[in-house]
Amino acid sequence: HYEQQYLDLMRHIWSAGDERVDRTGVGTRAMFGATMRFDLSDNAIPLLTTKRVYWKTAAREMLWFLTGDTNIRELVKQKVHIWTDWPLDKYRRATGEDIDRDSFEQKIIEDPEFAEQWGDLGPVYGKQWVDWPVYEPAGNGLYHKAETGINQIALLVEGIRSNPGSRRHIFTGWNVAELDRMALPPCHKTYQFYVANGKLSALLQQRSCDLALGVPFNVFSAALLTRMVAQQCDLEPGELIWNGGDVHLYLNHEALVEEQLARTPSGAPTLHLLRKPESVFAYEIKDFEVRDYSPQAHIPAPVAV
Ligand code: DHF
Ligand code: TMP
Repeated sequence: HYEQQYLDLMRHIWSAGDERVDRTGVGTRAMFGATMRFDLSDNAIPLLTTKRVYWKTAAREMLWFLTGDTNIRELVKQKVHIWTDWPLDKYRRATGEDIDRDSFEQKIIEDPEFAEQWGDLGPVYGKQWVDWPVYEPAGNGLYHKAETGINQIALLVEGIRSNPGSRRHIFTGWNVAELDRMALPPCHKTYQFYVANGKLSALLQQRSCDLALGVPFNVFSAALLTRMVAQQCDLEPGELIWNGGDVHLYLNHEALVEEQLARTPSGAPTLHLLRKPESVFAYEIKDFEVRDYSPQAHIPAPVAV
């Protein structure tokens, strides 16, 4: 079963990982460098079955990235809460106000100015993917910022269509000059694509991997994006290769790890794209359907901020 790789990695890290102090202060067990491979043919989709993964949340996040938006407002409006904790933490630190998460989200929705001031994550994924800043010479040895930046995703699709054999089908969120303005530097930082025998494969390089919480989302999202790009380029889906750098389990995920490792994967969900939109930017949540997904119960776990 495709999920065995994930469970094996989890078991290995939990039993033999390096204990490390991390930025959040929670502490982790970690290993450096790991790979998982997932077959995407016949609509196969790498969704975990040993716990329910809210794939629509992950899909909404991916669609949000593709719009270039970096403010959590549109996510929160769609009841996607996975990015709220970082702006919330910043707000609490800055104001000293002990506001709860629901009230904070309410203010983000109701007050556009509040959202603009407190809901932005900085120039994260979406911004870099579709509007990477460009600087043009302005004379006198000075440069000014061009009106529009580089749309890496549009170039990617064009590149795959026009020159499938290229070894340069890459996009990245890792804009070194802007890292210090991001709420978090990109975790899923580089995507590379490869075409052979009419099939499109993707390789995701993820520098920092919360194996219990983030990775199930990241793997699904990368597979979803691969399916979208493949459809746009009239290619069949090939494989998704997930490459993790610092792969870790937070020490406060012990109950999740023990519960999940006691379960056995079952079933083979499939992902169906119900329509072919006119571009990679025109997908909507209702275009995605997952079939035959009957996972075991969700396992809640705290997220380290
Ligand atoms: N920080 C950390 N420490 N781990 C992360 O995985 C992470 N991921 C980020 C931002 N910062 C992060 C963005 N992605 C959840 C999933 C993905 C995600 C952030 C959070 C999460 O909390 N998942 C829960 C609940 C999902 C829900 O309620 O919709 C889960 O059980 O999957
Ligand atoms: P870091 O910036 O100190 O590496 O912390 C980021 C944490 O968030 C780390 O635990 C990895 C995790 N993460 C994911 O696993 N996937 C994601 O998509 C994101 C945004 C974060």
